[in-house]
Amino acid sequence: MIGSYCVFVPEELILAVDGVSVGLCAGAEFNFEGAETLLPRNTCSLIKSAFGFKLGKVCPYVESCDVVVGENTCDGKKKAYEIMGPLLRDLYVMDLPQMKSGSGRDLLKEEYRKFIGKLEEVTGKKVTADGLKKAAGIVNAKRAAVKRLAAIRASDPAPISGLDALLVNQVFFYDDPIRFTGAVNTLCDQLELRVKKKNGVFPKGTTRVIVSGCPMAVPNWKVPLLIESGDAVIVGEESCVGERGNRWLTEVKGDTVEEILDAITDRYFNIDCAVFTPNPSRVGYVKEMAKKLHAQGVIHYCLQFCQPYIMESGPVEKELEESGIPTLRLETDYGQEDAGQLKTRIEAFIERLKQR
Ligand code: BJ8
Repeated sequence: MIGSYCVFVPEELILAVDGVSVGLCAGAEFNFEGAETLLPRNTCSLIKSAFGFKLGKVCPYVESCDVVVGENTCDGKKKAYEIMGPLLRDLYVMDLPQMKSGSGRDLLKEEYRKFIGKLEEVTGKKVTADGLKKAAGIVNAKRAAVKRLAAIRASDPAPISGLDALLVNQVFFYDDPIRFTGAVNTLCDQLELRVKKKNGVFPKGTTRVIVSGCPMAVPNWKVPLLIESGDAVIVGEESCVGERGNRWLTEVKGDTVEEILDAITDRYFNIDCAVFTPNPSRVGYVKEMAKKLHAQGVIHYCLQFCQPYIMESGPVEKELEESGIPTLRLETDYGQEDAGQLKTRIEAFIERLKQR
């Protein structure tokens, strides 16, 4: 059982040794006092929550993992893994590039090759081309199912709430992949029937927004709940728990481990996380999403102390506004203290969208 905190850790490689992949990101303000005995107070909630869960031993997934993969993305996670290592059975650190250059891609492929070595050592199984192909097929089917769900959300009236769709995207990280794919496709069949009958969970013409920014791990539903209990519906998430994590499939070509590893590397190297510099494709895709999902505005969501996404939010807002897409920037944490203030700002933004 292999746990991870980032969508750069390829599930395909884990499945190729018959492993189980689980996403460990935590979304609750649990045991932050405990976490703050090891971490600075001004650490993002996602990291603090992971520590709170681990120290309190409340997450069965972390407790069951044979290996936890820590990846060198933001400085917060990178340094936190140094502190987390001694608390875990086996922490494996994966280096990641910071630039979309040729050498960046080479580094990623090399890191994936080393990760295969680690998986083989832990499981005693060999990664083969057939095993990799089969694994890529399973993961592609899973991603295709959530992409299908994402596309259905372009309909007006919205056939599913943003909150329910977010839950699907969160469960993506720890359900059995084949069972999950079947369940999401069944859900999509039902939603397509709703669309045909013009039934929705919000009235036709409800203000439509996209949420973009930091990932929202289960049970972090604070901002979506505030948006949808106002007078708007979320029609898409530009997030790693959402389209940033799922929009690319692995295009398997070739019959050797090397060729398939290339295809997997190419797929993951597309991910436009704010830890990359520069990172222009991200805002481009937010614009594309707004167009195809008929969204009137974007709510940019950052966790406090998340430097990569907070830094990127200014230029993202500027470019979206200049393209005619109103944008609201929010910075928050897992606490409920700012819920009233957020609600007021979100309501004012929705009013702005309605008046256009
Ligand atoms: S690919 S977004 S899953 S790194 S919120 S811990 S960035 S300080 S989560 Fe992420 Fe991978 Fe990128 Fe996606 Fe740091 Fe920010 Fe905290 Fe974050």
